[in-house]
Amino acid sequence: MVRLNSAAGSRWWAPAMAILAVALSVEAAEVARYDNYRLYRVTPHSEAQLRSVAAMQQASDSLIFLETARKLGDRFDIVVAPHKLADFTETLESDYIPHELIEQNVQRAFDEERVRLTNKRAKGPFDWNDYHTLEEIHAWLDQLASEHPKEVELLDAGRSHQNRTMKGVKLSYGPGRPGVFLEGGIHAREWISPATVTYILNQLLTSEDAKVRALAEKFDWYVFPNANPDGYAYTFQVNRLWRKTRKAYGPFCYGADPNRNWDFHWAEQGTSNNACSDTYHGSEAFSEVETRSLAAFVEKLRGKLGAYIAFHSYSQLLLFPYGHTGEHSPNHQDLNEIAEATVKSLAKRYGTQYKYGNVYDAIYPASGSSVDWSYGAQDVKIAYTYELRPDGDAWNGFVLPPNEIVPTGEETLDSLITLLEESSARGYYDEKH
Ligand code: 0X9
Ligand code: ZN
Repeated sequence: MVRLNSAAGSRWWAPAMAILAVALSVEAAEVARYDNYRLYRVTPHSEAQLRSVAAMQQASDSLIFLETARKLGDRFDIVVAPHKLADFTETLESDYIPHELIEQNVQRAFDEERVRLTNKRAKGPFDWNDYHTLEEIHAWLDQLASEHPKEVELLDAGRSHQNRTMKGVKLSYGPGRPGVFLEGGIHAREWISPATVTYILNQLLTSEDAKVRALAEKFDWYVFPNANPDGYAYTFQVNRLWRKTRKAYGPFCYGADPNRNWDFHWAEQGTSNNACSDTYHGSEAFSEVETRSLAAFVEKLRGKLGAYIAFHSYSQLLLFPYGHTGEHSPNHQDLNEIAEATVKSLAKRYGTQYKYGNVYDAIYPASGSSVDWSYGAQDVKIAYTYELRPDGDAWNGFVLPPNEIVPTGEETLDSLITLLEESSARGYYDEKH
């Protein structure tokens, strides 16, 4: 080592070190950090306060809303950038809006996760002990198709904005069975979603449990674990709290909310027309190639799909249409009763409590979601959105500990069996329906 300090020695390694230093600093500079960002829990106690906090959400992208209140008594969980802290607290205090500091430094939770994942990377076969990158999930889907060529067919719904594959699989044990569509990862930061969808897919293929086998073999499964591949990759590489797609809109703002971009009552309610917002609905319906491609794929299945189920996180909710209006859908009562049975069966294994309801009443107005489009534009009458673990009390719900992946998968599969059995019993997959 000492030898390298000599002039002769430094001749070869100095440039190499310089390149390495540049590479490292570029890498470091590219990762978004939330050092000294604080997490506040804000609980408005009047309609006026509710509106004033909701207005902050539209106005500033230095505030990241992890949870959005929909009625009095609900709360907002808001990550506040250090440079906005004084204005933020001053506004809350001058309006007497109750708020509580939950976490001093949001970055801490992300650091732990990043270190853990970096140490684990590319060791051993695919599993559900931790979260996986897009490449790992895609490689696993490829592997399933090559190991089970009779049952598993690779699906390619097109390319993302950054040219990643919209990869999925069809799992089928025979021709012409009613189709069930499972959509994961449309919101990038909700990592438990692809993890749960891949867990369910694996169980459908390999479980020896009689109920799971019966379920697997009764339907044709169309499974897309990562409906927003660019966003998902971005949460691993750059910004753990990214939600949207990655198309550039204007000089500083990227991405549309892919769950506000579908062509059914597009941009009517609970969306933003500010491209910096996390709920930006896009420049027009299906402005995002990801939603457009997935929709084209679903359209080709017209008449074959009996159910469309999307997986999000977090809050432990089971939701159904509509999101654009409080009016009830034609089969609201069935959807409500099926949801009741479904959350009951979900709670059996670990006691995990879910609430359920139509989107508009149970959470907030939200138009242009994939599930509403499937229901409203494609006539898929069994249409649900899961908001997976954790419950709303967790502040850093997108960073769900990896030892909860398997339990989440287990209870969600339990509940899916009930959801599909209940809807079956009501005749939803009969020929004439
Ligand atoms: O707002 C959303 O898109 C979903 N919640 S999340 O916190 N994961 O962003 C809920 C969407 C539910 N909408 C419909 N099923 N229509
Ligand atoms: Zn979501």
